[in-house]
Amino acid sequence: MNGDQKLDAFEQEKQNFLQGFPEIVKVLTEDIGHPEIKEAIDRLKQVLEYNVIGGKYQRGLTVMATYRALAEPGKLDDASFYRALVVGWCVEMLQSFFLVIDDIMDSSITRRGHLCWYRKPDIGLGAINDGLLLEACIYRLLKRYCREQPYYLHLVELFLQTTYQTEIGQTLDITAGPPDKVDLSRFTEKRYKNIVKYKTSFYTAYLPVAAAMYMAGIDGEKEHATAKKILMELGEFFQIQDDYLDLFGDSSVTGKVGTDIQDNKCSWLVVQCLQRASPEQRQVLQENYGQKEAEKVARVKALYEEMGLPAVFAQYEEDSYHRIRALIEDLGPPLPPAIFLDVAHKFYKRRK
Ligand code: DMA
Ligand code: MG
Ligand code: MG
Ligand code: MG
Repeated sequence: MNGDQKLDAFEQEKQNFLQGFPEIVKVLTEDIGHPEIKEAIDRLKQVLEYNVIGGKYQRGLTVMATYRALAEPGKLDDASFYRALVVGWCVEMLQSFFLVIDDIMDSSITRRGHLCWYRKPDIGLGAINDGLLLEACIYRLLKRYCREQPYYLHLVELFLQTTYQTEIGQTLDITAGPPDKVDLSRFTEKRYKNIVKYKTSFYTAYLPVAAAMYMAGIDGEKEHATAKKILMELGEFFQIQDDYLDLFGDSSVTGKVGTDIQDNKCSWLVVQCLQRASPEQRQVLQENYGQKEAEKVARVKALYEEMGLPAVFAQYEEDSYHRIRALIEDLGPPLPPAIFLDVAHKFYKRRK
């Protein structure tokens, strides 16, 4: 396959995935004899259409690609493959649930090029319940499409466990840098890696691959531990990029305007800055970090630029990619390297 054909295959997979969405919405919102909840179901439809659509669909597509790579030929019939598509949408719904609530906690303004859901004038904090509805949809879909499958309990437990891990990560994220209490000594590499492991890596990298492994009948602890080892590295790489893009990304491409400096976040950038800062530079950070004034945010950005953090990031990205490639190449059977390379290629050098 040449590069163009590969791109086409990816675009084709994405189109197939997207074409499955209306049916999923229909199933989640069809009247099953409870006319009294119609208003709520109408709202759910809006919540799904506004919040589940518009991202990159990387996680959902990874479920499909991994399932295709792992399933025995006998399990690649239309019905089995449709279940992989549904589980892909379940992962996208978990992500939407986290994002709707994350945007409230982070006081964000835009997401995927539109106003954050809670920022819409007629929505507000009702968005909290909308997030919970998105979460409930995961289990409604799993029950409807996978209840009879041997892997059903594995999937339910995987989604529940991943939700807990991510929520623990979000807790670490908000406690690392409480609003209005700038304590630079808390922004260590060790704390950073911990936050990211929990808040991002499990759900972004391990979950989509692990779900497809269970669906393909691969449920051994050893295989999952091997996959997890590589995927957790990829997840860390993904969040470091997210932190870099929060400040240095093009918001017309990322679809979101960064808030990490204002929010006093334990971001990769602040950790790198502190590792290299002179006492004077540390003082600049102390005076300007974690506050909403645009001049203070600009001062922190200028400091990062003075210290060459964009180049530090470029170097990190290069090194990390090579380390992950080496990990993938060392992989023994039964997991084909292609599934991890596919995830790595989705993440590497992304601009959104
Ligand atoms: C991402 O953290 C983690 C979760 C669980 C949503 P973030 O706040 O950096 O994400 P974003 O930059 O997309 O708001
Ligand atoms: Mg956020
Ligand atoms: Mg956040
Ligand atoms: Mg971010």
